[in-house]
Amino acid sequence: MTDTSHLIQLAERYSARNYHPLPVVISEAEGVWVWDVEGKKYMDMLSSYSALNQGHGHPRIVGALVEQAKKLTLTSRAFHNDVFGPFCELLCKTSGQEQALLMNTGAEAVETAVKACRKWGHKRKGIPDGKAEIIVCENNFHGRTTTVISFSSEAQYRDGFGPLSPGFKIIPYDDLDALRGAITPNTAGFLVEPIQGEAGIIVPSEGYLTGAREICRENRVLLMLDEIQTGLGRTGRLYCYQYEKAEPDILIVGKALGGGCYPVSAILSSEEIMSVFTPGDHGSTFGGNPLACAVGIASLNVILEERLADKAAEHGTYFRERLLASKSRHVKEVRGRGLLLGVYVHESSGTARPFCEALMKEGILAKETHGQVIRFAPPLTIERKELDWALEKIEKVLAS
Ligand code: IF1
Repeated sequence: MTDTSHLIQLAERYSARNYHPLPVVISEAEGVWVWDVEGKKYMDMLSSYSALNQGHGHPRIVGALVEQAKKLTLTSRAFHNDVFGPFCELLCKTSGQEQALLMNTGAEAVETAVKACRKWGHKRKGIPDGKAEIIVCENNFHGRTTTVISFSSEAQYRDGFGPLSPGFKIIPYDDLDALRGAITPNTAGFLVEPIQGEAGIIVPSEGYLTGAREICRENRVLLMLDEIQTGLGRTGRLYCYQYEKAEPDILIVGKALGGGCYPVSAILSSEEIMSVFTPGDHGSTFGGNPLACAVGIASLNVILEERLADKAAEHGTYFRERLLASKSRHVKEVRGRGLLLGVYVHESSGTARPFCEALMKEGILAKETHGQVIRFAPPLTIERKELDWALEKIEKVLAS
């Protein structure tokens, strides 16, 4: 038995089967490359769903992690630590927001946004306690916790996990009239992804986010943008909303904030909104711990100093043009922004999964989403010659 099949068997025997991974067992990585246990090399074109924007094992980020690990790893928030303030300051200064609240995973940050929004609705807007409504979009993906799946429109994500949380209204994505029509005096917020990732890389019409910004302002509804996947350079801007005039009331970040080596998430907002939290209202043992803060500072600085957003924009345009130029009969559409790209496979060509399996044989790891879409999201540190190498293989698979 090979190491690969043995390790896969172990995983299947001893872990819950809540995933269906490609049959590759990775044991090492550097930059855009990963190696499996048999020494085969692959290009990572998923980047752990955009958590690895800075690439695998970035020396500055790993360096910060190791140095901090030797000094101080955890204090809990019962005491201050010396990296917390500097990280919050950097997060605020680079996002134009006033205050940060640090958590660990994306779903926790979304939960935190929901709590902030509801409490703001009650304390500041005067919505009766327990009556606050939050508007969300069809086909959203914001995480897996019980409250967050309560407003998923995907039956599988909810099935059997009830009772679910009330207080959410689902409207179509990219539809400003639906947003206007859904607002009531009890609406506290609108939670939306600037590009829907899980839904299949859905880019809304130009002006959608600006329009949503206006509507929210007119109705005193908080605009909450989930930039967990689209943020931190991925789409060609530091934050995807910067393509429009759509500064959110609450900005939600995660994934690449931890530079692919540690879970770090946050919500960023104004002092007016954050001040609904008073000591004891909310918290997390690990949120804002010294390791997370040191990694977060390094992760943000790498994105800024290596101009990864600009690189994503430039490489994304090239990637898209080459995909379109391939004129593959399987490709119905190429969508996305920057280095968050989805290739929509014609229904007549089957699903995207066999294409991902064929890409794997060629040395490229990509993952299908929503049946028909091959998602390409390499680390933003990818170089042109690496992209050319990948495109040759992708063109070959799409030409088959
Ligand atoms: C899985 C998808 C991507 C997210 C947005 C919050 C979260 C996510 C916009 C929660 C997480 C992940 C979770 C991961 C797969 C992945 C995913 F296909 F499921 F939708 F990226 F596209 N908001 N997305 O994309 O963050 O709690 O996971 O840190 O297997 O569930 P988390």
